Amino acid sequence: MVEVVNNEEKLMANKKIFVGLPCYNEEKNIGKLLDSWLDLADDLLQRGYELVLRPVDDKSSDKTKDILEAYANKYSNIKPIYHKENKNLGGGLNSIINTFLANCQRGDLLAVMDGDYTHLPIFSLSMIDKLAYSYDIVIASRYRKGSEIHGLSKFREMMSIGARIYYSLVLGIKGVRDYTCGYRIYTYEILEEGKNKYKENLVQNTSFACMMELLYKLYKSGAKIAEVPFVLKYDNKEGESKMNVGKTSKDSIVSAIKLRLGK
Ligand SMILES: Nc1nc2c(ncn2[C@@H]2O[C@H](COP(=O)(O)OP(=O)(O)O)[C@@H](O)[C@H]2O)c(=O)[nH]1
Ligand SMILES: [Mg+2]
Repeated sequence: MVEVVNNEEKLMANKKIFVGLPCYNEEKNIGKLLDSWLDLADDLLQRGYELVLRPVDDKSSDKTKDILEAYANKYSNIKPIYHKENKNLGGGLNSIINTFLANCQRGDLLAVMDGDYTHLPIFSLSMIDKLAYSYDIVIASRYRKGSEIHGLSKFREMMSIGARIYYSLVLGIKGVRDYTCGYRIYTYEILEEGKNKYKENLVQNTSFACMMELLYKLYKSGAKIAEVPFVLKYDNKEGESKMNVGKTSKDSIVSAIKLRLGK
């Protein structure tokens, strides 16, 4: 009897892992990604975290919204956010952060990753384990021993390497090699700290440069940041990349300098 009670207690999570998934035209990918998070729910519970999935549909023109509605009807822990107009990735990230801060509390975690099924949920386990060493943010990094990249074009790989070199020179964040990968876990406490410092300006970039901006502003808010290796499964992706290469590059170069200069 005592055994059973202990087991139940172990499985009772009093903390949440809130998973924010930015989605724009991800009809071919989002179902597989949600299924794979649902498969991980027990492992997360073993670590003390109840899984809450918050995909954000950014006014997709395909069937993404219908798919999210069907999942939400079936699973009580999937609670999509629907934008009435397209707000780009920065808008999606803002919705995720604001919803997380409003609905969660200290001790809870926010995981954010692409909705294109190239970032696998399983890596969140090693990320959570790493956070336990008093980190505020853990990044799933393409540039650590054991990391692998599958299916990314040589051009995109070179772009990412260029971004890594440029950001390291301009921003030089301790512990960070991968500034652009969207797969990260943040503590509630560091996002609260960042929000207190920057208010509604925590994420101002609407383009893909928003990921780098958030990281730098949280670093300036005192974040201790670590990375773990992960396997980027770009070969899982169905459909085109939504990254506008020209705009992202221009925005990234200019915003990094402005951030560094404190503007
Ligand atoms: N909220 C929002 N998310 C977007 C938009 N465009 C792309 N995304 C999401 O941003 C993430 C990164 O885009 P993705 O196509 O995967 O870029 P890539 O992995 O760099 O090729 C994915 O989860 C997309 O669904 C947008 O306009 N709004
Ligand atoms: Mg992607």
